[in-house]
Amino acid sequence: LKRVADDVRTIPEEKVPWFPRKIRDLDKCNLLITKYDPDMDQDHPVSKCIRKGMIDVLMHPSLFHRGEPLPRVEYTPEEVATWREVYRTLRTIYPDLACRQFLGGLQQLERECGYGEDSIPQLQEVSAFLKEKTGFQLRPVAGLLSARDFLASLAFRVFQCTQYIRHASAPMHSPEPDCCHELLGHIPMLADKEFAQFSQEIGLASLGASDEDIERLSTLYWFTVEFGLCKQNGTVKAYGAGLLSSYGELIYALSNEPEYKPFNPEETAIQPYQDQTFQPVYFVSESFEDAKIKMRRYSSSIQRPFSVRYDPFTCSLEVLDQP
Ligand code: TIH
Ligand code: FE2
Repeated sequence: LKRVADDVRTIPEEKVPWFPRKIRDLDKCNLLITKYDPDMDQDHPVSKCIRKGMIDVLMHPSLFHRGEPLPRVEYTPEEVATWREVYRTLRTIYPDLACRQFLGGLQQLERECGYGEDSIPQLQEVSAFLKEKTGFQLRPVAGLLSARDFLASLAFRVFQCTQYIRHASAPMHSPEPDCCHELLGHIPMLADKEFAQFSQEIGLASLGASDEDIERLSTLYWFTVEFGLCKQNGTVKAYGAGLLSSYGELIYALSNEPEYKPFNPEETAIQPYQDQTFQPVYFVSESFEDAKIKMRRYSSSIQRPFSVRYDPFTCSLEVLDQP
């Protein structure tokens, strides 16, 4: 068996894992880590995917780049009450703890996209809003995706979003992404041009990368886009979505209790992370600009036998072989 594997590795083309080249290839980027399991606890958020509206996502994940509108979800009064509690508690601490870009994005969403505590925004409207601001669009997903597929979609400015909501018993922290996390954590940041560019560049760096490089890139994504802190006017603010959607962890992360390290891609990429409870360590960037420059330098050090260029007119990639 080992000999066969070695043989395969000597064929150059076989070394590069498949990656999407056109936006419609994202139809094939839907490998789920968590899937609907009929035997699972009915209260688990993923089991709610089966509800009306979300069933389409499970059955026809490929519909959503063929002009099909994003499915609307009718949330129950209990779910709206959970959203209200999450929104209200977080909204009061954002002005002190969230970065400038986040606050600007959230204000725009409140003015132009119906954000508020009374109803859970629908992906359809939010996607149209983002498309106008930064060209990002949303795609519904039925659970946690593989890192490779999730990162690949970022290369096309597509953000894959869950639509179900966390359980009512734990509004202040959820171990898995849910719509509070996507809508409150990620969307305001994705409305910022510089941050949108930063996100897309991580995606572009991931295309066709080795499994080891995907692991390092997703760790970098984790400690920046999900749990990143940055300095602004002499104080440390949160820009990571996993912090900005969790009242408990946002307070904790900026409390001086955890360990802080300066953001440095080589070190950050190999830091062990925690996905069941709060992070033991957070990485602080000097500024967005600084994070972007360091991340670019890191990405260009990843060895690939080709380079990619994104063509925004056709939403597709030009792949250039390197001699
Ligand atoms: N912990 C976040 C929250 O409570 O909103 C959700 C997640 C972010 C990243 C992974 S899980
Ligand atoms: Fe996330």
